[in-house]
Amino acid sequence: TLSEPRTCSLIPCPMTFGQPFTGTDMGPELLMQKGLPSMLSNLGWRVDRVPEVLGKSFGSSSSSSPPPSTSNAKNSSLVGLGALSLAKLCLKKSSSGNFPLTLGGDHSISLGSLAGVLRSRPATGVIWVDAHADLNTPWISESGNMHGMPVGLLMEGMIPEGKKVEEVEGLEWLGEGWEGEEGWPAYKDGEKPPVLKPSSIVYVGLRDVDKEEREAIKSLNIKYYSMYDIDRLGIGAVMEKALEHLLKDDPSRPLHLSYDIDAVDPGQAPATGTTVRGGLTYREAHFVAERIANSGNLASADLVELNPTLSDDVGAEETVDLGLQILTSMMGKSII
Ligand code: 5AB
Ligand code: MN
Ligand code: MN
Ligand code: MN
Repeated sequence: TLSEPRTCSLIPCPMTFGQPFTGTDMGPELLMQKGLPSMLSNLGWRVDRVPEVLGKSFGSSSSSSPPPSTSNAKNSSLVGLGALSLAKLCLKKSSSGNFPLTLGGDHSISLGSLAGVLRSRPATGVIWVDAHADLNTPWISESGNMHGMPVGLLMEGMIPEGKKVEEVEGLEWLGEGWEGEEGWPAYKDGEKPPVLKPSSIVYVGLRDVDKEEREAIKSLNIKYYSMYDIDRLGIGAVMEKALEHLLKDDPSRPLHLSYDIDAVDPGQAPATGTTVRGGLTYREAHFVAERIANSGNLASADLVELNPTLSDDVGAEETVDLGLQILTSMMGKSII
């Protein structure tokens, strides 16, 4: 019941291979050092601290650069392996009723967190707070960077005719032919690999969308509230509409919030890899998290793309602090 303390599984996932910069691996440690676990306990959560998903030596094999990819998905074997490890954890933790809270790392990890929660809670609805749509696939991406693909790789209708997601090196575990391994079993008895319906996601904060992504958003009729819509309607109305879209048919539906710090204006959040001007204000950034927390439906979340090496020290500190505040807001901190 609601009066019992709930358990938050805090999952540090310092992935960097989904994009070109180092430094994205420092996010989880900084957030933990600045006291995230005790902040969550103070909010009434029982905190289950999970050891780092990828480990210190992840990807730093004998050679200095990762193995070349066979498709237009850079570092796909490492990104895929990291995502699978996270998917296993999110599957396990969500199956036992916990709230998996993943600390990135670049946004490619959300392929794993989403796949994991979708497998245990297939009805999950997703709120994607980001300047970008992350709806690319190896077949349409211009950059080949996998932090631009976590939604596209899971979205029904995004894989071109004759192609299969499991043909991408590292993503075999997302295909029906997967034989299964400890923690991520084979898909049996009619179970399909995790997939996201276009009607099960809402974007908030978009302002830099690639041509093919834009066409897909239109043709799949994906709900979005861009910065234009936020300016026009105000963030309050936008969040009401976003929640209404996801909850109208099932008011008790679990929600997953994937929060890319680059959704926030670079004036407030300069320490990230793909800044785009004209983003969420400081208050809008908080309100999004507060309103979702208030719905009572939030069941899992990610905070991604902090990179303290990409701004001066003051900017890095401010961005990490903002990340921490957004996290506590989404986990139930209210102003009064
Ligand atoms: B992020 C771009 N669409 O695919 C691409 O930061 C940017 O996780 C992706 O939202 C940005 O490379 C990915 C141009
Ligand atoms: Mn982004
Ligand atoms: Mn993103
Ligand atoms: Mn980014």
